[in-house]
Amino acid sequence: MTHDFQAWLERLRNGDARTLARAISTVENRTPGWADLLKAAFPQTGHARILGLTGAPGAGKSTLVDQLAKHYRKENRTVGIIAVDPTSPYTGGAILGDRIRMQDHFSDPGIYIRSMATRGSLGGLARTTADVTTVLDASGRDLIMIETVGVGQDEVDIVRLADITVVILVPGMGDDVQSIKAGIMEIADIFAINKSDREGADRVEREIRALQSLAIRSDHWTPPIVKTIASDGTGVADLVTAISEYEVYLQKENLVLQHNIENWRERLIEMLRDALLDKAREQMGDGSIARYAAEVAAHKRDPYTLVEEIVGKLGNIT
Ligand SMILES: Nc1nc2c(ncn2[C@@H]2O[C@H](COP(=O)(O)OP(=O)(O)OP(=O)(O)O)[C@@H](O)[C@H]2O)c(=O)[nH]1
Ligand SMILES: [Mg+2]
Repeated sequence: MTHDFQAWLERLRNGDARTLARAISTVENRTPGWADLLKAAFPQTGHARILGLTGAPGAGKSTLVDQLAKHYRKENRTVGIIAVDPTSPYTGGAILGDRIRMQDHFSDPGIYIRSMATRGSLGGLARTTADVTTVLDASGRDLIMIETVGVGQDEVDIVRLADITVVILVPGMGDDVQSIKAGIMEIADIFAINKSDREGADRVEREIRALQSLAIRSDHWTPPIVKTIASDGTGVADLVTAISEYEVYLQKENLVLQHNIENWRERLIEMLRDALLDKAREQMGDGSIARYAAEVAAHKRDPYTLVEEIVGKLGNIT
């Protein structure tokens, strides 16, 4: 299958939603030609601001993303939303929920929502999300919001993509702040305490402040804490303000480029690892790994020499 990628990109740039959907599917499913599409798309990326929103299941991420999207649409900024749902890929309510949300915005081509229910996704969840972000960026979206459940390494990797990360907490989750502090505290540029209509929002705020006092960020930014009630829109304007203040800070301190360099460092290593592994597999042929494994297990071969040999041959087969 071949595509005229330049024609695709032209249509993408013009905001054609069907082309966007097809391009994203191509990348997500690793349909032949996906890499060429990304190569062609890359030069026209770098425009979008990427906002990551992460928090426990049911924290109100989607509701908050919706509110933010509405706000930014009023400012005439185009929005792309990626809802990453690694936990419930086949039957999860989130997918259905996002379909319903999609209908909400159906009449507005300025909002594009995509669910990525991709456990076991072909290119790895974080990488696929990054590639889908690239396509959305190339389509000229001003703002891309990535919604992800804040749990594992995958999510941290996904969040690293974002220029700005909002961590969403909710009252009444007991030791939640404590339990998530390790990974998530470090990545938060802004905290939103959603469901502030519930009891305990002040306590969550105090807990965050206490944790913040223990660790100063290397960029000296102190993440602001914003209370929101996403379901009725309370505090959304404050969140928007906090986001744009951090944006100003990023620009003033010239941190966007630095952040991008760090992100690409990780991504390039990952891409190289994947590509080299593919090449090694290609060179060894089907079933070789199993055969080698059997030989090593039976002590007929030592694995160290074996790997050296395989890697040594890679240079000869460009
Ligand atoms: N009381 C209250 N309910 C809220 C608030 N924000 C969201 N909700 C409700 O909480 C439920 C979950 O909201 P979602 O936006 O789907 O949460 P989510 O974090 O996207 O959930 P997952 O994607 O499944 O992890 C919905 O029933 C919302 O209406 C809030 O501020 N206060
Ligand atoms: Mg959601």
